[in-house]
Amino acid sequence: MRIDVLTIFPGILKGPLQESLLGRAIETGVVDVRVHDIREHATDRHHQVDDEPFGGGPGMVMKPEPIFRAVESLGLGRKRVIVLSPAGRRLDQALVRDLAAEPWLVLCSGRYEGVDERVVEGLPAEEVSIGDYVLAGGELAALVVVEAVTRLIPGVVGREESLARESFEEGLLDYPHYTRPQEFRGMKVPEVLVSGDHARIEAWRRRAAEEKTRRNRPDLLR
Ligand code: JEB
Repeated sequence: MRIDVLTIFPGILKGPLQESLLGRAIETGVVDVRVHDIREHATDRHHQVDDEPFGGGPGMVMKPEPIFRAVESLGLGRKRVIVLSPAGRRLDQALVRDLAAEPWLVLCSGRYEGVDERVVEGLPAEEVSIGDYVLAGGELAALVVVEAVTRLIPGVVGREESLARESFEEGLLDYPHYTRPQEFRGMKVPEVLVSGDHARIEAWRRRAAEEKTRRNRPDLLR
């Protein structure tokens, strides 16, 4: 799978992309993630990437031309282009799975008040939001998409079994996890988890997952 990220701040992405399992997967060629500086595709003397909004109002808007040129520089082939935006379709695990099945994603990260609407209309591109809060730009959102999508690609996450039963796959949050020591500062690991009785353990985890979901995310149960 190939993912191209367009940004005027490539440095925000470079570090995180080199770390952990994802960094290893990129190194070994399991996934191909490339970061591009939109400014390098501006053609005017000052490499201007933003301008004032038509109609007035505060802030600046990302100009369409450098973004179109950046996408066109990637070469031919069917690309699914995504613009990160607080006004986009909210990302969930179903959309993540859908994106993970694509051979080629292009993630466009804006700054300022966002990108000129003709990027969405003309490329064309889909707008995606990673959640209902406001970031200062799309770079961290693009990283979230890259990480959520790439961990579903075979060979990125070490133990594939750990992908199967996890939060959201059954519409429930994950059950609570414990490791050694069996008692930590007076807090004991639930006895059932050290009983060796796998039927009881499974039943306990199910109940605990439902309890956690009711407490933290009652909206998932409705
Ligand atoms: C993504 C972005 C900005 C209004 C106010 C501030 C480009 N879930 C999310 N929250 N915020 C963003 C996002 C996603 N995905 C996001 C791209 C840009 C915020 N801003 C700042 C834009 N409009 C600029």
